[in-house]
Amino acid sequence: MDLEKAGPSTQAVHAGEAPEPTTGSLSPPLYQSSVYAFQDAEQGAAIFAGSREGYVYTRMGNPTLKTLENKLAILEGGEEALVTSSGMAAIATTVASLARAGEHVVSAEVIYGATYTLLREFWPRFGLQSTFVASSDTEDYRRAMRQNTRIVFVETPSNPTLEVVDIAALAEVARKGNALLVVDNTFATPMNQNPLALGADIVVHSASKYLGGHADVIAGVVVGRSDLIHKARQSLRLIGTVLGPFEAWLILRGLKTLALRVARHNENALAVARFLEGHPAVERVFYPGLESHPGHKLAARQMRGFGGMVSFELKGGHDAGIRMVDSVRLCTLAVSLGDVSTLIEHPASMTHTSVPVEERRRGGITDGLVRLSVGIEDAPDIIADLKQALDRTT
Ligand code: LCS
Repeated sequence: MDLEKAGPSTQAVHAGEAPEPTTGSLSPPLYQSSVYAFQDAEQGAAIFAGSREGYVYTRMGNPTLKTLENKLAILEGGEEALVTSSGMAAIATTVASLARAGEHVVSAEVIYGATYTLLREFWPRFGLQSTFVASSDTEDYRRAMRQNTRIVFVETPSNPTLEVVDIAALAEVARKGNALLVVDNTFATPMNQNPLALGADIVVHSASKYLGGHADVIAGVVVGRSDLIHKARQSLRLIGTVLGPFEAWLILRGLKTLALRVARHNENALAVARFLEGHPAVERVFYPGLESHPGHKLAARQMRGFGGMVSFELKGGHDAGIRMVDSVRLCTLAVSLGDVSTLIEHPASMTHTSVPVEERRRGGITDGLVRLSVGIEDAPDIIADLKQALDRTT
């Protein structure tokens, strides 16, 4: 069967995998090996020269990593994928392979705190500057473009305020400016959104989140055209941001249930968002599935589902936020996201502390903002827990 044309649930189970031919093992073999023996010097030299297929050393390639890369490329509809040691490694490796000193990045301002710091403080040390766009308006991105802009970077929906950016329109802005559009698709997952099909050049993920799905692994992935992934792979081999084989195996295992998990995350998050919208202690709910979300129509157009992430602002500000995250019983107070269990956190004092307070507030990351990664438990149980915690904030 042509898995590239199969439905996403079928792809999540079968893509990139087949029973191992020598033993019939249904589960993909875990090649927990750093190095591979050559049959003789001639074969070794040929593999090194690239004239013969084969493995040399896991930083340069590993069969378990290859299986995962094949699967993720199909899931995102890209020609090739490269797995990395974390989501940050995926982003850093991508930027390092596509841009150089003297060039420029245009990035959304509201993104994961570490990504923001990477672009704002780390890359400028090597001569790569970024301009940040504080809105989801494509025109503002166009205005931020310079002659030397090589990368346009966005998360959509964004961490933590779930802003939605028009991927197709932004791809056009990037193309006209001779730049590449990189979309962090961590929040949406390939089940809810495929940026490459909308015109993006590269998709990155923190695979530590929904792709793995069980809060037991740190990993990342870069997906796109073969020429771009080839460049990223060359950078990875030098920087050394390689994923461990066992971590790759855990992601392979997690991916099999991705479609099921994401369907439940979507369903539960919508129920939770609707509940929060009706609660008197809540000032505002950020969820692209709500009609009240400014990006709702766009999200309905470019996404198949609205995802499992919900943020909300409490009327009681900072103190209410802290009281809320301290009062939950079923939900867990923890950062990260995309796990089967519901996680709650306070961005202003946790995931987004590295963003200066002015930028943070401008981007809607107020002191009373609480972020939820809605899990796959029964929605009424999650809602009951949130209700008892909210009642304590007033
Ligand atoms: N991209 C997004 C959208 C993320 O949310 C994160 C991590 C990363 C990239 C980096 O991935 P990592 O290196 O951790 O695999 N986000 C986190 C968060 O919101 N809480 O803890 C980690």
